[in-house]
Amino acid sequence: MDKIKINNLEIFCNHGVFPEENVLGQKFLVSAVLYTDTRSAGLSDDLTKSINYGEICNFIEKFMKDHTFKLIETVAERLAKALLTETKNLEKIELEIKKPWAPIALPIENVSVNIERGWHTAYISLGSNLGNKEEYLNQAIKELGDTNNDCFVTQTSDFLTTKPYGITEQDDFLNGCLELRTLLTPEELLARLNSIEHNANRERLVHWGPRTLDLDIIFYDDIVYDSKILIIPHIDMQNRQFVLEPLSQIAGFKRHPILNTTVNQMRKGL
Ligand code: PH2
Ligand code: MG
Ligand code: MG
Repeated sequence: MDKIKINNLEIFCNHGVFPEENVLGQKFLVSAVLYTDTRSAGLSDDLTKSINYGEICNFIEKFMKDHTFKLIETVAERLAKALLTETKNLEKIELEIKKPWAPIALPIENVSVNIERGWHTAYISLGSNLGNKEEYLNQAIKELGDTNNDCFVTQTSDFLTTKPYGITEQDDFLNGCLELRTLLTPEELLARLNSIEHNANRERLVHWGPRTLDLDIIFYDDIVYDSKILIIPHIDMQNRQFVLEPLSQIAGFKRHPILNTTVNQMRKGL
């Protein structure tokens, strides 16, 4: 992707672990690489189609002066989030926060923290077969979009009534899928989904048993991720009509990063 780079913007402000740093202040240098598509701005010569680096510099200066943190890690984390949520067309950012006058009583050119943060696209499947199913699914979509500016629902499928898969002696499910833009890591997203399930009075009584709300991560970008608590892509999605049918409405051409087939192909193959 194209990049716009800001090098060593100088800002005098008060971040630091030592109380005297918070009072006296010192010089910080901020560098940023903004990942954005510059093609249409470059072809039209129209600033409104790009990111105005002057506005970004002013935003950074105001943010660094308005807040005081102990760690430059926190400065970087919080500033990256603020820039990603407030700047249209900014997909990803590399941020470097340098302290050239770090009070360590030794000659040093500078210390710095360097992070990379960005928006990710995840696909989530939703299911309910207990209580007011439609209300649980709608409430989940609302809660996912409501939280913290770090998640936005960008597409939703229709809700489909499906026969239970696995344990078949239970009520029919209502299932759907949604597309999410998120700043959360996969495990943070899982925790967010678990807390929304929890809010829906979800009780984990029987594995694969009746539930008010089930939210599963199907894809997260094109990553392949395996840990004790989370497997991405979802381990059984390719065998589940109740996932593939709604997912094909919003992401039919999305390709499974291991099986190398699209959602439409997987659905036809069932
Ligand atoms: N979820 C399961 C097991 N079986 N069957 C349908 N039709 N829909 C589901 O959402 C579903 C299921 C485990 O999460
Ligand atoms: Mg499930
Ligand atoms: Mg689940």
